[in-house]
Amino acid sequence: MNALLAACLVLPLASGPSAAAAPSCGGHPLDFDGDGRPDLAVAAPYDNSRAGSVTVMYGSGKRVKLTQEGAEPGDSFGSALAVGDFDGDGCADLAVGVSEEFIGERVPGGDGNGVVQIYKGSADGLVAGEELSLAKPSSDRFGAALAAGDLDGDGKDELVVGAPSHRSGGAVTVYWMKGRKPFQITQKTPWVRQSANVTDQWGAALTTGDFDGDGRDDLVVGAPADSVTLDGQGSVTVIDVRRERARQYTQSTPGIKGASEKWDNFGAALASGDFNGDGKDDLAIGVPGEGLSANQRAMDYGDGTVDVLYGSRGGLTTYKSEAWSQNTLKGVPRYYDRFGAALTAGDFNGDGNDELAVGVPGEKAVQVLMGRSSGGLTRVGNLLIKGKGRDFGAALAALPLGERYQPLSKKKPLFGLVVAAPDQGLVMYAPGSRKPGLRLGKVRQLSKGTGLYGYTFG
Ligand SMILES: [Ca+2]
Ligand SMILES: [Ca+2]
Ligand SMILES: [Ca+2]
Ligand SMILES: [Ca+2]
Repeated sequence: MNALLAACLVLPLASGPSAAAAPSCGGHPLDFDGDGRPDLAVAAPYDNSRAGSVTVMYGSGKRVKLTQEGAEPGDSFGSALAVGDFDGDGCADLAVGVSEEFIGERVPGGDGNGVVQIYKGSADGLVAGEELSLAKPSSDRFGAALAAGDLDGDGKDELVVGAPSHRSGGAVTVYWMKGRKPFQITQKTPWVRQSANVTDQWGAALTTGDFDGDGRDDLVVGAPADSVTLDGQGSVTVIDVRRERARQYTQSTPGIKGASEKWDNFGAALASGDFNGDGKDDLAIGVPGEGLSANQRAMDYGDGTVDVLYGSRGGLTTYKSEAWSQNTLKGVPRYYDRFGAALTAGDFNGDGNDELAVGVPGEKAVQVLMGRSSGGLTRVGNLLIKGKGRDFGAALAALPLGERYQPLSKKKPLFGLVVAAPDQGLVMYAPGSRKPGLRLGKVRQLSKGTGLYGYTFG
């Protein structure tokens, strides 16, 4: 990949009719147009009477607004985004969820059937490709969550589409596994075998990670309203899709810190990153409904906690798992903070260990914890970054912006933090810094839009 990347930086970009035949991109996971610079997709699902739009901010400075062909008010184009190289041509591709799309007549007040629109990366940027939908659509909200990852280890990414309102309590559909047609996994799948309620929201949050370092990603399915034993406590299922193995985690799982309570929403947000730099991904699980202080209210509130599980040769383990909250970090937990409502991981100081960023939208803040090669995340030097906008911290992304990619063997890319306040349509960026410890540069505005602009990133 390094040689390819270097070649991509020095060769003139292919253009004209011959472009389709030439391998046009260098294989960077965040580069749609192969110019060697990272690109960012910003969703605004409520734009234009909730028809929705996605703005692609290319590293070249070009901005393109994507909308659905045949867009209708209420469809929520941009309900979720995922970036991966689905066709293996070296150009990053984009999947856009349209969770409230009705395939037939719109049912007023009803949940959408949902579709997913694929855009293929190319030297000319993203180009609309196929549309995905369920064979038997119902009020599934198919496309309310998306994740990309190489689940079979063939070097191409698979796409996983969450349908959290599927009648079985939620479902995920896996696309493009080597030698397999698209297939669905639910809590009732024989090798998953979980109790299922229609309100579980299984598949409302998704991520992937290589927790055992074997080159294949596992799939992580959050079910934030899962009532395993208590209403809305939430659960997370880690799935080895190829081997058909599933393991469910809750805050009652031995080794996981914290206690399961009603409406904790364990699994409402997920992020994987290598917080201790051992080559195995680790998993952060948002529990934004967790109550720590007085005045707790049901469902939509909570001080919030983030549970972190570390990868190992045997996969994800609860050994040395952690629970982070503002009880031990900077700030004061309050019942409306929702610490952990959004998560992202990225190496913000360039030392090879990922940092964890935690959105605290009720406090208009984002908290950043440093990763270390010995011991993983630490509270030492944790940052509490406050921002503008009523819900600053409601969505996060990590992006190596402002610095050209360099061959990874020479110097690892330095990431910065993208933070949204979608209620005001503000997208902000704090650059990383290679100085010792954990410092982020000044938060500045990257772009502005309407219709929950910054609801999610890809
Ligand atoms: Ca591609
Ligand atoms: Ca694959
Ligand atoms: Ca690790
Ligand atoms: Ca780091």
